[in-house]
Amino acid sequence: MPKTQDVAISTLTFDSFKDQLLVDYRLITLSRECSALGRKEVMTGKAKFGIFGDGKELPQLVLSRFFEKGDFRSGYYRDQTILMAHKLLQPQQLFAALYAHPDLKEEPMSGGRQMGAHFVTASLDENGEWLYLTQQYNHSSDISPTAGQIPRSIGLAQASKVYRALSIKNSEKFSNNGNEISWATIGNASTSEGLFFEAMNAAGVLQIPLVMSVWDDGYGISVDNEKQTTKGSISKALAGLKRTASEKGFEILRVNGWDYPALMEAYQKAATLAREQHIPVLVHVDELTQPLGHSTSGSHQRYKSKQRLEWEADHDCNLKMRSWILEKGIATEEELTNIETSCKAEAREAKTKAWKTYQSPILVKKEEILSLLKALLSQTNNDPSIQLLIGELAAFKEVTYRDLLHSARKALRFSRNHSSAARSAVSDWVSVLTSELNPKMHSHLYSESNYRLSNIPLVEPSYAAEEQLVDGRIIIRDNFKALFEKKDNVLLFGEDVGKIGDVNQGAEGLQEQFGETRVFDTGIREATIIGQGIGMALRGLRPIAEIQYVDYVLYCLHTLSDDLASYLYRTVGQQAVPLIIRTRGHRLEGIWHSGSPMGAMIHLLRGINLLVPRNMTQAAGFYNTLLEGDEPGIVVESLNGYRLKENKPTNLGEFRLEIGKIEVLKEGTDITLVSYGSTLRLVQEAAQELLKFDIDAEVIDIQSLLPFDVRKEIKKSIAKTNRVVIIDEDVPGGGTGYILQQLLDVQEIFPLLDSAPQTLSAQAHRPAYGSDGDYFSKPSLDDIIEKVYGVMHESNPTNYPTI
Ligand SMILES: Cc1ncc(C[n+]2csc(CCOP(=O)(O)OP(=O)(O)O)c2C)c(N)n1
Repeated sequence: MPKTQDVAISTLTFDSFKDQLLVDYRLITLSRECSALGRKEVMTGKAKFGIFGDGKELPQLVLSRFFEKGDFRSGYYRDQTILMAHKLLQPQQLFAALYAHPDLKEEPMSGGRQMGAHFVTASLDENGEWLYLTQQYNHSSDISPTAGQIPRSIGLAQASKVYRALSIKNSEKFSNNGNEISWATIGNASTSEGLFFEAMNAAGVLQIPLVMSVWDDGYGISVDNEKQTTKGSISKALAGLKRTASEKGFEILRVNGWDYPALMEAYQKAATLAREQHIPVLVHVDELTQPLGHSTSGSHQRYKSKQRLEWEADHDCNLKMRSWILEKGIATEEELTNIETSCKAEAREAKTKAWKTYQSPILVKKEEILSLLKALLSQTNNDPSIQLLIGELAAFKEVTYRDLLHSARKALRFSRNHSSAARSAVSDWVSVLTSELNPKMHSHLYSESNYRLSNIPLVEPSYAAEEQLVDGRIIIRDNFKALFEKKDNVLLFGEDVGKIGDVNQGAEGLQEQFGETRVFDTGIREATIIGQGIGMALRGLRPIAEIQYVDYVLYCLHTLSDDLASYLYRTVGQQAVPLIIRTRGHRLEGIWHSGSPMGAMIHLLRGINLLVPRNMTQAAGFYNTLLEGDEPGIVVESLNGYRLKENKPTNLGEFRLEIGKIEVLKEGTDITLVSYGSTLRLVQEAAQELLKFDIDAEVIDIQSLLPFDVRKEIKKSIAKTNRVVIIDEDVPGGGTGYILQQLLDVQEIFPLLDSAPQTLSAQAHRPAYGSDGDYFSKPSLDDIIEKVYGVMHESNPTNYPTI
């Protein structure tokens, strides 16, 4: 692949220029053929959904010329030509993804987990060790939600800035003096998303090497630019971001996507500015088309006018490139036709091979199960329902594992009254195949590498002989300090984190000591804060991103859920994002400062560790463990804990606490009280008060909602007390609903219970302001005592008469 400086057309001989152009023409033609054939595969029912890069081939080809090793792309489902240009996507693999081939060797992007056209490159080897990212072209993992890729593009670019500013040890795998560009791509219509505007503003402020390409085909499915964008043009709408002689900002370039020389010029300029000077660039690639329509879910003839369709036919970038080559006398009609014929054949062959490779192991299994079912049939006096099933299955020419397993499991249901070796063989076959396929479908929600959290060696906190009582925030602060001294790639950032050291002073003095590159303020834009974290974590840094209050997690929930939480899973562990998110929450004041949306987070953030330490020592111990691992985690510090006194450990930055371990804070025999976070202090107080009423409660701090009590220790407590109340300050059925589900389904506590399990949570409405608002909205000490007493009363009204 030529380097930026090699591309200047004037420096090439005509022959090498021609050769290169014909290679390029071949690539865009092959890419188009793949799209067209892929669409047919969906239309004929062999694949379920198709979305392709047709109409965007030429600008992607040009972009790929300026994309250097070490660079990253954060793009979307149109970008196949960029990957094909770098030989990271073979036509056969494109088809394998369409069919959802579950083998990573055949479908290297996600082993069939992602729809086709969602790309990634491996950053890690099978053991979770970093590859040399500076020696490869890197693609962060695409997601379907429009603009969802943009927040992370900011972090990918910011990493270059960090690497250029600091000399971080062992960073040669990640950066060469911060010369790497973050290449973001987005469709014109998706720029309407808030995520895009938020991130663009951040990039302008940060001055980072981001090249944002907008592929503008005038539409977002059926809705045209006039309804999407002010002035119908993203480069016009964003003109205020443009840098001037005296003010920093973006370089904004607008170029027609069918104009090869203009594209070369634009991307050369963009790459130079971004790479050398870290100036962000918007490349508005206009006048693109969609030759095959938006996707296989509809046809664009329905919503585009005849004139528009004619215009698109005339401005198809591949055809324009073709005409340009002929016009300039670079190649003959015959040469181009030959290329086109050979691309057609290559795409067809790739498709056929991909289909065969996808089907053959399933067809082998089909023959296996058919013969087992036939054996079963003879043992069941030719049961007609099994006979029918065999007939139906045998008739299938194209099969999925689902078809096979469904038939086999159905046959087991039909033959439930028979017991024979033949039936056992079917049953065994189902078990073996299911256990073979399960990992392909379910692995890597969390890390499975050597750096998974459950593998991190634990270290107990140690204490001075004499108690060192300090405010909780001092423990957090000094623990961060110790971490920053120990690890030069740790960064901490968020709103008010830099200059004032966070709103609760947990980062006090850190910026002064470690500088503004490592500890810094951000604008108020939570999604981009998370994107900064994701992108920097993808490039070997260890970011700790702060969301000021847990209430504002809602402002980045999409990025956390769609991007971060699914990252490891959708890449089958080929890229990891060990981002730590620090936030604080639960009880403070009023509707937007005392939230505890744990249920929402638990359900949307599977894939992220969700930790709810009761105090700052626990929080510090979790940070220390997370930083040794390769999994993402959110630590919700207890807002009311910063000023409470704790005994300061002497091994700050070193002690590492187990994640997913509960702690019994008070032993008891009558009833188990399960809680976490700020509410826990009230539960502890209630347990003391309940002793006066002859109720000896066991108090359990869960500490970690995801993962939940991995050793199933709550069950042991309930086996002793036979009663349980779960208490938190989320909405009814939120966090408590999840905990109860875990206890019933995973820990199977039902047979151990003498009383119905109970939950106590906050009201369904947002908490009202003031002390009375809190008292009525959140579970109070009185509520907890009475709830627990009520359970005891119900079980023994004599000993525990009505209060
Ligand atoms: C958050 C979100 N909203 C809606 C959609 C459904 N959707 C998928 S693609 C699309 C249009 C995108 O248009 P554009 O950004 O111009 O990109 P193009 O597909 O035209 O390249 C829409 C609305 C989505 N995937 N994600």
